[in-house]
Amino acid sequence: MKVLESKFMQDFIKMADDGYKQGWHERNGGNLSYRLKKGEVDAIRGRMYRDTPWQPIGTEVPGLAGEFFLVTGTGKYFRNIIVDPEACLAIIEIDETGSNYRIRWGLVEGGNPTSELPTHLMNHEVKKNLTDGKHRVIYHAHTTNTIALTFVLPLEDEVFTRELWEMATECPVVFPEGVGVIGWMVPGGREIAVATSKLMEKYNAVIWAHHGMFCSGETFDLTFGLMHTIEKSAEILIKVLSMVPQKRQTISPDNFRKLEKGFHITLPEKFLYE
Ligand code: 2HA
Ligand code: ZN
Repeated sequence: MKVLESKFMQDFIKMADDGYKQGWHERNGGNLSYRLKKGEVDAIRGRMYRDTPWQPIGTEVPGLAGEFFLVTGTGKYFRNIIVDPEACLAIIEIDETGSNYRIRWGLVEGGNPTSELPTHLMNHEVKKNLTDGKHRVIYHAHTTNTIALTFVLPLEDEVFTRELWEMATECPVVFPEGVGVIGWMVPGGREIAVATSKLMEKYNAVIWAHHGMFCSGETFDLTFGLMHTIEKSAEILIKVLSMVPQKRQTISPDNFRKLEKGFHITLPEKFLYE
């Protein structure tokens, strides 16, 4: 089967383009990865490179040994993914130790997987484990309004979660577990990957101060939808914070408790302070 005709490839490209159209991917900003199903790998096996060299991931992900991922390339622009996917994307294989990868498809003009490969793979490892293999998508975008909030709100999970929940009644239903926040760190290495994947044990969304957001999900739609919901909520919060007078009424802790009953969700008590 032609790799570009695979459903997972077409869904990946559509999602990348949707993100670009939201304005979240200036220049080479952001990255996306998808863990292939066994049947998807088998269907394209005959069309993959052989004998490409193994290269270090820069961290260890033994829980992903032998897995295949479709990933964006480092330095590639989201704008160009739909135009030339074979130049912008790669399918990589993880070795049996979980320390090395090799390129099996794509990057036809050369290049390497995303600079955030350690964070993507460590997040995948955590989520594969915790969701019994259901989560397959990790997405990083430079979401404008969420980034802006990291300059004015305390960088605490409790504050971001509660403020975002209050801005739209759907929010606690879409992310009842809340969102994590980490302070500014150097992107692209193992250290930020460790910090992010630690928070992914509790949350499906992690905000990087002054940089962007990571989301995890089962499908492209659910992962994009989570990012979109959080970013929209951040946009509303910015509009509210920009107005005088400030909030006159809001969604109260008691209202959230009623949502718990109505929607059969559990909202951690730490986010429901008075
Ligand atoms: O440039 O977004 O975090 C890609 C990135 C790095
Ligand atoms: Zn980034």
